Amino acid sequence: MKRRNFIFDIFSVGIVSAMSTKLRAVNLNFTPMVRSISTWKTTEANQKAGQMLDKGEHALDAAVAGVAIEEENPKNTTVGYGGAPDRTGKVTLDACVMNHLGDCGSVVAVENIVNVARLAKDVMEKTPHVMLSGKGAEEFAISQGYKKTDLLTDQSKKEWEEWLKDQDYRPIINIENHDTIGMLCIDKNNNLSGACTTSGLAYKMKGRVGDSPIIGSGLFIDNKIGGAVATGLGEEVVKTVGSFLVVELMRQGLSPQEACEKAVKRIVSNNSQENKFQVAYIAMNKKGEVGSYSIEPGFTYMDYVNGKNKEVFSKSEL
Ligand code: SD4
Repeated sequence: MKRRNFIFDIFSVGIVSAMSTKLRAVNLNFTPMVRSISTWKTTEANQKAGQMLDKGEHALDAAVAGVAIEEENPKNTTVGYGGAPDRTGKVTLDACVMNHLGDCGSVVAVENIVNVARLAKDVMEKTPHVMLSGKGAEEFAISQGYKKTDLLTDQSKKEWEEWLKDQDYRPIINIENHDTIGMLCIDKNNNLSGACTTSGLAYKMKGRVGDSPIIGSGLFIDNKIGGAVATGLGEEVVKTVGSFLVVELMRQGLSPQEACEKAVKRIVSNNSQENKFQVAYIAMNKKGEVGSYSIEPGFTYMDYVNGKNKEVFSKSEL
């Protein structure tokens, strides 16, 4: 080796090692970002999850505890206790969870159990399966110590009886501005997880299941890339495997915002304008950047970051 090259090599090794010492020093001071986002004006739920993340709790625990607030809220007529029933008067719930390892759990058409996102997590952690349905899911819940609860409140019974008079079935857009809750969390270990929980569409056919408990449709997480959740007319989300699509678009280099927009446009281009319905996505990538997009205006989501929880008005196609 020539003397000049040798000196150059020694010099560059010195710079590189000084730089990596500096980088290590920077990394030691690096406080990983935590963030929680959730569909609709689910303020308390998102606050709960965000505060848990601030305390260092894992993303999945935060998401499940966050969405439980809406599951227990009788005023939310599209989630958990107080959710609108199917057309036979039965409240049936759907939920799923997915964690940073790619593990997932799901329950569909469950009656008499309030915290179905937690139940989906139990399916993931305590059974050899991914999905349990109906009676089987309910019996599993009881075996795990869940309380049996009649999910039909006096108010939702009254509204259903009113609906029975003319039985006009059409998906309602932006119901009371709080709706199915899908939540995405990133924790201090830079791990992503999510949960999605719903009573589905009001006055659906008995046995109908939407997108919310379907991994890849209602929710998808890839810890290397990001996560997405959907809300709105489940049938349309399922047709394009919506949440998976959003994550795959982020894998191709799109930002969470661009990915949500492209996935919504895919649905819009498959449908005629007369066919009015809402679908919305929220997404978060591995850097904690977020995005959202909906077909109809009026969709909002909650964003907890740097200790602040705010409602964000989503951009929409129409
Ligand atoms: C469903 N996607 O069952 C759910 C309903 C929903 O906002 O999200 N409503 O189709």
